[in-house]
Amino acid sequence: MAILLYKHCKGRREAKSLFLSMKFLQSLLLSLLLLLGNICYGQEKQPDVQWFRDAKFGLFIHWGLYSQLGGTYKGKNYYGSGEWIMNRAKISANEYAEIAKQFNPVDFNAEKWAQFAKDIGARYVVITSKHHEGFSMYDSKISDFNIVKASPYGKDPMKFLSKAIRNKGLKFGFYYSQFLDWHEPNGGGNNWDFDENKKNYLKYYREKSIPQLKELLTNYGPLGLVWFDMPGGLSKEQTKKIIDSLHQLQPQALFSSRVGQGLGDYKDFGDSEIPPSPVADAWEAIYTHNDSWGYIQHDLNFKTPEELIRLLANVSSKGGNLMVNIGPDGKGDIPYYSQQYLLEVGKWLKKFGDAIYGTTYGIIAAQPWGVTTSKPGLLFLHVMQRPANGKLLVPGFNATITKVYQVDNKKDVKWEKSGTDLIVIIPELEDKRNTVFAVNYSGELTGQSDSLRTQIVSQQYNVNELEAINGTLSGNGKVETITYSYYFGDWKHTTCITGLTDTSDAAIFKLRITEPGDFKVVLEYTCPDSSKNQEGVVEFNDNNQQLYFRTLHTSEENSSEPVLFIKHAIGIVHVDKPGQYFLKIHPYKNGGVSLFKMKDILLVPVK
Ligand code: FHN
Repeated sequence: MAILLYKHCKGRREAKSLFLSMKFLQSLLLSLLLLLGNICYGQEKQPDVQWFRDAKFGLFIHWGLYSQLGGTYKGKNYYGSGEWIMNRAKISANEYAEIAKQFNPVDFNAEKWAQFAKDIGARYVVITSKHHEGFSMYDSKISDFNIVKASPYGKDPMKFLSKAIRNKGLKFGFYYSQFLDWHEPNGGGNNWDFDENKKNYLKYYREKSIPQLKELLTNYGPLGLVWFDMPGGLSKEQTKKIIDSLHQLQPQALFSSRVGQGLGDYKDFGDSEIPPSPVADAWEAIYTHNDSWGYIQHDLNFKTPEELIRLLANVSSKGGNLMVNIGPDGKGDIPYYSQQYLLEVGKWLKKFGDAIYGTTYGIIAAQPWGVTTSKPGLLFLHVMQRPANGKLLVPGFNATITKVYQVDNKKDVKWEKSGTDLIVIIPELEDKRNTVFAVNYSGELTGQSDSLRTQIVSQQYNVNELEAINGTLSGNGKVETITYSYYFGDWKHTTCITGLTDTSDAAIFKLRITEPGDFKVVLEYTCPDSSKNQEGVVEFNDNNQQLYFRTLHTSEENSSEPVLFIKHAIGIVHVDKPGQYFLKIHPYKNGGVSLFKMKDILLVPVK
């Protein structure tokens, strides 16, 4: 019955479509009785997603036996995601278990880690309690392959860390890989030691995965969330049952969508993936800091403070949270560049955090100068590229402005209004990575309402980018996100226009060009061998100007290889006067194959 009630209360959307049959009324009555008796979990207390929505910035920590190896096994360096080293080097479960004997993270200091999380401005921390390698980073009674029993360290770091993090006022959560377990004969994934045909996944769930999750939900105080990963081997019904039983232990803990089968309390996109346009439901983007989740001593490709600050603003402008990962080493030290660069994010958040925490997606879409985030009565302008003349155009501002100020120093900034154009006269940027201005307004701000969203194109910037997602498509044209990788597990995602095969298959961009002048037109695309040498046309302003091109071969599409994008300059268009323009791209002839997968069109002012 508990499951029945849970279903009715949780699946509000499903419930709407249910017709009020007698059966439904009966079960509703029963449910109410159960609710009164407080017999089952959470009907009166849906997990509260609001703290998560407001948090905006989280710290992810991948820490396990792989951290001890640091990407090197038997003298060979592995590139890509370090926590997969057991799989990539096909190390047997017995041999891998030996690594635990050297794992002694004596530098681990829960207080330091918690202070670090606080100082970088994270509002929640999620750490791996058991990754695919099968090693439990906490004191588990279910499996002896754990840090207390199998390593010389002999202590439970999670006891200390969970408390220290909460003491700083942050939410604490566990990552748990619920299906993959390369240590266990019945766990998913290890086919180099164990015969896949003899595996009993349900037994694995029953005997390790679920009991361990119960330990984590019982022994470490209130959890903000449980971050599941890589589901497998279970039906939707089975997954639901497990979720219900776990939720009973901590009704407030949020479960990530990687619990599988479309379930979970909030959505996680793919690794290193941001949706191309805003998403209203609670969601999270997850990024590595270098190119690996687990520590790799020879991976120093850390995202710079500028990249991190802009990534955070970009994710917030689409309504999501950013969780950035660090990979501490086998001694328990956080890599130097993660410390330095993430602390820079913390400093930036101290000044401009009002424009991130507690915000929702930007009501005004991305502009050549940057992105926006919103709060009731406030629109935040994240300026990452200053217009050369200092006049920042915010189109579609259809509410009454009270004042405009710079967020960190609260100094008023001059502004003018012309129709629904807001022009903010901005000073030199205090922080070139991102200086935020706030527009205080009354009334309702709805932004641009037209379906063909007009994009501002201006001579004031070094480049104007027309992203694929903003094209209006006709015929077989469609928008698709392609996935590829540089290193193993280092995923990249790019949204592209594809399907432009015949002359009637087109992508149209509606532009508002603010000054006269010339623009170089650059197509950024990937093109496999099968699509090379296709002819296409860019029509500018209703056929007045046409640029012809022939596609150039770049690379084949493969999710485990890099996909290469070329910036193909195809000509120059001239603009006599400011105004509304169309830019249309389509094949020159019928009967070919798709032109390419086009990421964007760049309009580069010719100066
Ligand atoms: O395979 C894992 C990977 O090691 C890492 O933990 C990431 C984090 O999102 N999740 C899986 C891949 O999606």
